[in-house]
Amino acid sequence: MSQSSPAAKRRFQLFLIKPSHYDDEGYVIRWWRSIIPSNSLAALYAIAADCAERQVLGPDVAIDIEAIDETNTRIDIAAIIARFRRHGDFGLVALVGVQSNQYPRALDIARPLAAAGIPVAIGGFHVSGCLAMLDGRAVDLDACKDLGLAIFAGECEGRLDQVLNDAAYGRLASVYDFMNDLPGMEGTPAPFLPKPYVERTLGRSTSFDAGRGCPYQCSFCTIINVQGRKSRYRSADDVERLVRLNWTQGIHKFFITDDNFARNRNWEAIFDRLIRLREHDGIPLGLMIQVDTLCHKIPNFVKKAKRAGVTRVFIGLENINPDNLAAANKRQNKITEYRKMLLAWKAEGIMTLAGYILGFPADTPASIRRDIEIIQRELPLDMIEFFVLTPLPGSEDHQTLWRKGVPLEPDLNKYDVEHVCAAHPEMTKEEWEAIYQEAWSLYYTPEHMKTLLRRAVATGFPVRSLVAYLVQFSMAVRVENLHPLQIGIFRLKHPMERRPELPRESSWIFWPRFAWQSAKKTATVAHLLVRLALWSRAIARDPGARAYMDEALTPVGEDDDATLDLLTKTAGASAAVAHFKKVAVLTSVGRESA
Ligand code: B12
Ligand code: SF4
Repeated sequence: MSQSSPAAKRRFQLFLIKPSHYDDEGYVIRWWRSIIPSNSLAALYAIAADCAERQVLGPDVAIDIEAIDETNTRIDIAAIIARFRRHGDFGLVALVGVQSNQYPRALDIARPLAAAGIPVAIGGFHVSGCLAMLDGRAVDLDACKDLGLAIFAGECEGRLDQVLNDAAYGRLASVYDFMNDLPGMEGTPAPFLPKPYVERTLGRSTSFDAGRGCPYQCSFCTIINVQGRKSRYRSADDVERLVRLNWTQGIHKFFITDDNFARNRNWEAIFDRLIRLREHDGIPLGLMIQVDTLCHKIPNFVKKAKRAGVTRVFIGLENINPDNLAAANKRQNKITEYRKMLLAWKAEGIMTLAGYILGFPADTPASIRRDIEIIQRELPLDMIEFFVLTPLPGSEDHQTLWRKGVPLEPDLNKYDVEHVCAAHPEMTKEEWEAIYQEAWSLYYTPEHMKTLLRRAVATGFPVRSLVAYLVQFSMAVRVENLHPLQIGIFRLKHPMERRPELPRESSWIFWPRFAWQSAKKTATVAHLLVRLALWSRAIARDPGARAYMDEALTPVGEDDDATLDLLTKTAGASAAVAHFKKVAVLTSVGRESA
């Protein structure tokens, strides 16, 4: 895609590549259609397009930008090299938004390019997290230096001009480190991808980050060490501009990727503007946001979210055991507030999805089974996503273990929060892996899926939308052996895309097996779809469906702390309730004496 004057004398080739990673059999995870465009890729694309428009390489140089998301597009290394050759190797390959689990794949993509003398730079959470928390060489950063790749740590708003110029003049530095200088976001180019790229996904939605930074200090989190704890945000004008731009392409659904939009200090102005775009200008916005468990306490937050077009909300619930939450320094999560918060979203007919981490110190297979059962019965939660507690490079947990020299999983490809990468005090690696797999089938039983459908009908959430989520979340691990956040429509594979350390399989074995597996997966998914459709129809036809009530949907009551297993059975629950009551008494005494 050309971004500036076609009459320019030289054309700088800028390839933005978002690498995928390898599955357990060593094949690149790639789909016919991925679910949603990558926000990191869209962010880099918009910043690069702005550089092209401003002619940062001079008036005689055009910048041709090509964006490749490997989760939906096969990377043709030979074609990239040929294109560079046609342009006298004038350009840059940028490996974009590379996470730790994508780092080995990113290096495999870089290797032949670097060997062909093409300038390559790498950025994203792995290199930024490592430079923020470690010694500048761990974990495996030396590999970049050996290959001659430029490492970019930090955010590139306002800095890409420099990198492009350095590449154009053949003077790329080995490290660009902006970790101590996080840029403001107001007025900077907002994430955007042209329609042809969006069409390689389901094509109906895209994403943007309205802000970065989170004030909390969870010890497993990499985000605070990369993006900081201070809230930085886009202005309402920035958000309106990007919404309108996407609307010209027919896109009106957005995933706002802020890890905690409730702590974006500009949330209200942004919601107000989105409300105006929706209610006054008729843009049919549909939004998904990520929030914390105390968001319902912010005056107007939930109500304005509804009016702005929020239909789904992701909540970092993480665990229902207060001892575990304390161990991870996630003290802001109060189990006494979980039901209030979830019911507040339910009252607005908004779907709730919760992240739930398995493998905190007090977890055992038995306690996890019990906790899932409590969640199903007592929390009005729709979808749950399980993650394996992982010391991600860039987190405080990883830094502590690394400093102590504790042995950790050496293969970075496994740091995808689905694999066990460290030891646990109570579970063996095998037990931990097994309970992670089991957790999905424990939550998404046919019985519980029917309950979720009943709750949706009773609370006015569109059942069709819930059915799509139930298919994605209940089938991903069972059918694809992948987390629901990694899946797409129709898995594609190629024998050439296997990890170089593993043997190349014969086409005679590979393709028949691929065809058989694809047919089997399609049949399994179709079978579930039919069952869900039949259940939904039966529930919708039930005259009592709208009046359905169960323990989870029951409004929060005075005696919850005596009757709910959530507040009596988990370790630390009674202490948490006692603490909550003490604070309530003290604050009411304070109010009375004031
Ligand atoms: C949105 C998101 C998703 C979305 C992605 C879809 C979408 N629309 O983007 C979904 C929900 C699908 C998802 C899935 C996963 N995610 Co995610 N995700 C995020 C999240 C919340 C935001 C990413 C983002 O857009 N950031 C904003 C961009 C602009 O920041 P950035 O990528 O760092 O890029 C900036 C700089 O790094 C730099 N830069 C980046 N690349 C380059 C390259 C060059 C050359 C240069 C010069 C500069 C540069 O410039 C950019 C602009 O300033 C992050 C957390 C976070 N706050 O970033 C987690 C995060 C990236 N995800 C993470 C993980 C683990 C995953 C999964 C593996 C989980 C799973 N098992 O399913 C999958 C992998 C899917 C995939 N194929 O990528 C981890 C990665 C941890 C790590 N340290 O490696 C993070 C950090 C969250 C966490 N738990 O800590 N994710
Ligand atoms: S609330 Fe989320 S983003 Fe904030 S520190 Fe905790 S895990 Fe990180």
